[in-house]
Amino acid sequence: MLEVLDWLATYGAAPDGGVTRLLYTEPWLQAQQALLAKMQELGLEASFDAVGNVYGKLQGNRYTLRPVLTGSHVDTVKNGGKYDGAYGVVASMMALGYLKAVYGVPKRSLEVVSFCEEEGSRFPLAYWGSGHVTGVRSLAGSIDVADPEGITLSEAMREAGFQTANLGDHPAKREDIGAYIEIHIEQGSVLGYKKKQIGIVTAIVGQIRLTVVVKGNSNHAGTTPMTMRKDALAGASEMVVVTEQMALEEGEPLVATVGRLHVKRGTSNVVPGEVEFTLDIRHTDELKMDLFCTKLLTKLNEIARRRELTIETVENLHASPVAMHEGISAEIETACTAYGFQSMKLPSGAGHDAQLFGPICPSAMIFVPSRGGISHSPDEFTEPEELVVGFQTLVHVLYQYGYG
Ligand code: HGY
Ligand code: MN
Ligand code: MN
Ligand code: MN
Repeated sequence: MLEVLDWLATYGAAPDGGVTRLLYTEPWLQAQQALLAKMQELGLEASFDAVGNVYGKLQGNRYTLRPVLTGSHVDTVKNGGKYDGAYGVVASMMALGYLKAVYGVPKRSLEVVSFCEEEGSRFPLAYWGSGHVTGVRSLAGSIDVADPEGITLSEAMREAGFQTANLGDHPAKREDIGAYIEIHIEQGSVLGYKKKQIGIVTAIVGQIRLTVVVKGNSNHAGTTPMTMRKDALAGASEMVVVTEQMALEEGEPLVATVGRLHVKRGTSNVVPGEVEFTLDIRHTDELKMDLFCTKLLTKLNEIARRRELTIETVENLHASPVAMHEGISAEIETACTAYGFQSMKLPSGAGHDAQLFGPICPSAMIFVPSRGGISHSPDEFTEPEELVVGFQTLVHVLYQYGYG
């Protein structure tokens, strides 16, 4: 399993050790095609769906039982690590290959999925893969969304070989999934701090993602007096600082982040006329998350009014906090006890594809430690023996559902 993880990391590899696989780009396509071939080598029935998710199926012999789906996402953030998403895809794929080789045909089908995109790193449409499978994402209204280079989603899909016409709005939606189990790196430092090998996720925080566009007047930097400016960047900067201040006042577990800010047509001798930035707001409590978001947007509008700027906000994602399934979580705990692995229960501050499955089928997550809690960085790292402990736990749980 470990060498397969290194193999997958070669797709989109950068010299500094980072990995970049953005939706529908060449490294992304090569990785998905290579994973499909690897799944076939393992004896799984492998295929793409209409939006680029890759499935590998270990067919069961009792058709009345709903399949259990396991997997994660193949895409990365820009210059990310080699474990986020990829570990879940590889561990799940190798687990099904192992179960097939040792135990043969399961009673219920077991499927691995490599979701085409979860991060929202290229287009502001996080969970594009699992969102389509669960019906949260639709082609309608998304197909003309553009990436920072101005390439639309439909152009990118066609470029990668996926058709976009006559597909309907939900060409990849599934209604048949019996349960979803995802193994993932923790991307935090709790397991390391508590010296635990396995995290059993209790819940995934809610998440709101917005794009904010601030407009003023671009003007000459030399001839426009300070008192006569409508400076979109100065206004956006005040909004960024206020976002941090309000989040600090709100207190944990709320977090609010401006991860990307872009000065449109930015030039050193021009007063900025247009700025676009992103907002990422998370909380374990949906009502508090929504209330904070409303309060923050009210404040940002006040700043815009005072500065005679305009502000537009687009909500790209509104994912509710989701509790994980206690029954499957109990199976994970039983597996850890059987092997003598140290485990603990904890919430996830990171979003995951399991967040979209939680409302429609029993879903659970297994975490393995992240060294120093670092993720979304080339320094993301998990010890090989910890990766194997997670793999053994996943195999044990999938065995129960497939053969038990
Ligand atoms: O942003 C997240 O929480 C996840 O890594 N996509
Ligand atoms: Mn992830
Ligand atoms: Mn991530
Ligand atoms: Mn809400």
